[in-house]
Amino acid sequence: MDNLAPAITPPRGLGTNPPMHRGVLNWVQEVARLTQPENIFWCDGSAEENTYLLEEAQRQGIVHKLNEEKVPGSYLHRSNTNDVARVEQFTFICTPTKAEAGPTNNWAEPAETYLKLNGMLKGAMEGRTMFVIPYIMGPPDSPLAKVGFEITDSIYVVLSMRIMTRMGDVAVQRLEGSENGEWNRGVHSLLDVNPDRRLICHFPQDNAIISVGSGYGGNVLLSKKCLALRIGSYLARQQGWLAEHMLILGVESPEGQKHYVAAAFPSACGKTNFAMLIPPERFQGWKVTTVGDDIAWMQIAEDGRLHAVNPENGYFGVVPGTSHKSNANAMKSIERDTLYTNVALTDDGDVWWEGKDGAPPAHAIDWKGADWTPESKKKAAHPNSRFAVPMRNNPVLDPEVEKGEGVPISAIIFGGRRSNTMPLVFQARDWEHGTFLGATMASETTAAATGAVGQVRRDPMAMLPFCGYNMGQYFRHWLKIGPRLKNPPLIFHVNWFRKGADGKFLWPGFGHNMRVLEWIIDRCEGRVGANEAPIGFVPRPEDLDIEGMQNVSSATLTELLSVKADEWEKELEGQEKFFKTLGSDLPEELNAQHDKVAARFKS
Ligand code: GTP
Ligand code: SPV
Ligand code: MN
Repeated sequence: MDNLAPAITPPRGLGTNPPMHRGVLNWVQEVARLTQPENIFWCDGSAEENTYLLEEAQRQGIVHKLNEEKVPGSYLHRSNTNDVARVEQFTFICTPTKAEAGPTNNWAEPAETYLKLNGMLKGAMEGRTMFVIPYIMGPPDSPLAKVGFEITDSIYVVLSMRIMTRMGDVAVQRLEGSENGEWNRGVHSLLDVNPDRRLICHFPQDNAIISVGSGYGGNVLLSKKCLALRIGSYLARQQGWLAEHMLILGVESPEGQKHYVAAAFPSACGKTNFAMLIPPERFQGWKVTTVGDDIAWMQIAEDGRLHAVNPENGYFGVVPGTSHKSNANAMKSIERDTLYTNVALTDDGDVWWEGKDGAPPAHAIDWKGADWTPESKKKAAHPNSRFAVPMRNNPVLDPEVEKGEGVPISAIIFGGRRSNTMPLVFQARDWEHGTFLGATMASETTAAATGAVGQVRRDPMAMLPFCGYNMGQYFRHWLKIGPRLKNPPLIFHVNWFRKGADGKFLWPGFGHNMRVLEWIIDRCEGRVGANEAPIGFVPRPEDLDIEGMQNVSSATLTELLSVKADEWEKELEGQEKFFKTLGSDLPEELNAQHDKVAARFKS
């Protein structure tokens, strides 16, 4: 599919209403002078607009309409084959000093970077339409909500932003009524979708983002990783709240007692799946509901607890592996109104991917647009193929998802993809130790970003690619939040991905993660035991309910919960090495936590 579209000529009345906001108007004019679009389309978020843009995107071959009977209201987009994931090596934090970005971020000097980007953007939209997208992140009446404007020359971005954010006039109204007048300016241009001219640059001081040369979600839906996390985390530190790469779920017991939990797992490590979990049969009467599947904005509320909102309005989820067996709620969500990217197209206009229920089709068009049969050695869907779907489609959407002050968080869970070392679950001693658990998180890399897959790397709080400032300072910010909470969440660490000697996962995961969640809730309620290990509180085998599990024997459970001194010796070395890279910005408390764990192993 050719993603570089010529200018569109909308019918009268569509795309012609600019917001009456001087700052926005001036900025748009400035970008238009630079990029020289044929025309400007002001998005209002209306259904008519969406219908028109979908037709136009089809006409230009940017999206393909799927079979209306099989997947109503749904479309397939293929991104450029060189452009299928986030590009961390081309992602920059442009703070005045390198120290502000810290050693874990790519840094570039702001003035020089603006100059360079302006050079690339000069005339970049000639003969094309420039879209201006107003949007809000967060429930509109939330004190945490943020307004952003994204300029883009990609219809796919407009269609996606309408799903992923609260887009259109609602954002303009919010900005007009806002006290501080704060808004994010995002500029995106596909250029020629050339990896050599691909840059995702953040200017936290200016609340600004410029992204060029890509058309892939995480690089171009500037609301998501760019605003909600990189710029968000920067603002959160200034303003005293937290912007985190976390899902938010509600869990209700058969007695009707409800808790909310937030969990940070790195990209493609199970957030969407956990957020939509369906409890196994044994857990009759338990209900899990989704507040968010990727990002949490959390503030200290009047009740002295940490409250979280999901800033997004939709899910941009990993497709491969999604099935009725692994995640029936996701399957129900994506059976209509879905914008698919880089999955396979069947001959009857349906979509297919590795891990979908049922037999593979005898023939399909793969994510690159080539013929595919089950005999093909290549994947039909890209491993990082995605769905974008409105959160309203989720059958287990939490009723409090629009609540402005957010939902009270009882537990925070950190977790990574680790073949060894990390037990299925354990609990931190307190907030400071929990911050240490988050700070030392590591995970095997996945297809969500370009680069090698399966390599263990430190990914503190799952924020390594998303923290908009110095990681050591970010830890300091975390350490300050805990003591300000009257009733801080308990902090846990999980690992669904531990493997046995045969190289297979020891834990079946997915719905069965409810068993771990139950232990976590019971810990919050103080009604279940644990063993005090050097690393924290680890459940004893009898503390976890494994009744009805076929593949988890008590020996397997013991293995899943084991804390092996030799593995931990290596782990502690890896943690120390990582901490050293952070230099003097690393809070002393975290070094002390590290030494305490090491000492506990020795005694
Ligand atoms: P991003 O959208 O990239 O942030 O990913 P995510 O954290 O939401 O991950 P997601 O839930 O989409 O899962 C990613 C991959 O992990 C999929 O291939 C899932 O099938 C797999 N996965 C999720 N949960 C589990 C689990 O409990 N066990 C195992 N073995 N795999 C899981
Ligand atoms: C992730 O990579 O963590 C995602 C997908 O959630 S993206 O929006 O591309 O960042
Ligand atoms: Mn993510």
